[in-house]
Amino acid sequence: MRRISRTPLSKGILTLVLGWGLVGGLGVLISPLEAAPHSNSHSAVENVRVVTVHIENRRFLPHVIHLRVGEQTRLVLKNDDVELHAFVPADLLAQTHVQVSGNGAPQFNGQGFQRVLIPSQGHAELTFSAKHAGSYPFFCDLPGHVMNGTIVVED
Ligand SMILES: [Cu+2]
Repeated sequence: MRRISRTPLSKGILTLVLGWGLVGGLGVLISPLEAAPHSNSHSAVENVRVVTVHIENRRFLPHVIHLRVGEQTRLVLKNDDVELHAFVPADLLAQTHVQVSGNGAPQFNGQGFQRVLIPSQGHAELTFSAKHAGSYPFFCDLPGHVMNGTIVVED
């Protein structure tokens, strides 16, 4: 009687274990895909480091970006929100040649690149090479938007 009464319990545990195994397995399968848009990649063809930043729910993701001095970088900004955002890199791109593509609206002043406005579901791509090591804040300067991040440029 004991053996019979134990069977459903052990089956239950087995199902539970299998269930966790499946969830764990899916997690492993899904996470690289989920992580991909946020991670850095290196294009062997152009030798440009491509860094993708998503804008979601008034946040930059990731909000800390690491670059190296002198490395050709393509910063891809994707606005996944339903509203307009701006990317303002403060001092990072002062006196630096910046090539802009995508469907954003870039603005320049006497110092060079100032900011790019990115429409909802739009993207902007900034290609440049950071000149000096340092920690550079960036933000969105639209009214009421408290959105910022940091670009860390290392030697
Ligand atoms: Cu914004």
